[in-house]
Formats: sequence, C-alpha cells, structure tokens
Amino acid sequence: MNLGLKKNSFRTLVIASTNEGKVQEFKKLLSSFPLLVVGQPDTLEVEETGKRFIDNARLKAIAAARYTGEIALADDSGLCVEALGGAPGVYSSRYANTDRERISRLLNQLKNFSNRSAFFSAALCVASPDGKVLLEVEGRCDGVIANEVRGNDGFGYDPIFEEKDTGLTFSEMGFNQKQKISHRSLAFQALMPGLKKIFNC
Ligand code: ITT
Repeated sequence: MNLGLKKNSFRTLVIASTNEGKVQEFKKLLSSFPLLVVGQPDTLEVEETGKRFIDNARLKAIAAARYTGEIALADDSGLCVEALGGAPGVYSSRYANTDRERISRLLNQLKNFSNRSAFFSAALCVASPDGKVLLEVEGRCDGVIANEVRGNDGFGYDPIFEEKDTGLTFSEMGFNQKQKISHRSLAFQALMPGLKKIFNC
C-alpha cells in the first residue's frame, strides 16, 4: 500500500475528539506505538452532519488533520438499541446534555420493552493534513441494556451496556477486559497494520 507519505515524516498522532474518555482509551491502545499521541486543540469545533458513523469519523479526522498539520485519528461511535429502531445511534452524544442524563433518558425509554438488545459501533478514520483519508475501519460489540447502572469504570453509556458473553457492563470490566472486546478495540485492531505502515513502526 503506497500512502504517498514520506517515511518517518510524521511522529505525532492527533486524536480528533473532544471526549476525554475516548482520548484516554486511545492513549492506552496506542501506548506501544513510538508516537506522541495528543488530543485535538480546544479551539477546533466540527459539526457532525453525517448520517452514518463513518461519515462523521471522516469529517472529524479531516478537520483535525487540516487544522493541526498532523495526521489525525477520529472515532465516531454510539449505541444502537434494537427496540428504538437503532437510536440513539449517531445521535448518542446529542441524546441529552450529560452522561447521567443520557443514561437516564435511555433507561426511561426502554422501561416497557422486554427486548433490550443493543450494540456499540465505532468507525475510525485516519486522515492526513492535505485532507486525504488514509484509513477507515469499523468495529461492533453486541449486548443488552441493563435495567440499572452497574460498575464504576469507563465513560459514557458504559454503566448500562451489558456485553453479551460476559454478562458484565463495560463499567464493571475495567479497561483491560473492555479492551479485548469493545467496538473501539476491535476497530483499532483492524486499523493497526495500516497505522504501523503510515508511521513506519
Ligand atoms: P467527539 O465527537 O469529539 O469524539 P463525542 O462524545 O461527541 O466526542 P461521538 O459523537 O462519537 O463522540 O458520540 C459518541 C457517544 O457514544 C458519546 O455519548 C459517547 O460517550 C458514547 N460512547 C461511544 N463509545 C463509548 C464507549 O466505549 N463506552 C461508553 N459510551 C460510549
């Protein structure tokens, strides 16, 4: 794969996200890479106008790469609930103002449903400062929405997402266990070979 980049020309990777929980997960996932992994500047705002996770990941990666002049990795992710026709989906972060309010709205909406199947989806995109998409991948993790919050770790919807094989919420798992099975980790594993190529490491 010729990506049209000079070998070793970039050593910094910008995580194109304003979500501290995501940025921390990526820093851990990338800890073995010889890269300076930084969050995006506070001054950058990107409107997420896409209908699909991958569309928004692309928008965010390209905007951050152009803005910083560095290679950028964006994640657009969310929780898709079967009984709600896939909602909140790409609107997961806009479902309410805070994590606590988002969780309580979702639990409330599902009060009268016995079908609590759901999945987390993550689309990752890596872009270069000239606005070119270098890599794109997606990952998914299936589970159900718990009846109440459980566990202390993680972020976002983690306390109510019960992973299907373990029966544990992401918040009950802690990072190391979540890392083996989460939507973001699965997408990241698919991204890794291409990322190594880009950074020649
Ligand atoms: P950026 O767009 O700046 O990255 P964001 O929080 O707005 O930040 P998204 O638009 O991708 O990110 O929205 C994702 C939503 O889904 C957000 O509310 C997250 O907290 C939630 N989410 C994504 N991955 C999650 C995970 O692994 N655990 C819990 N919640 C997650």
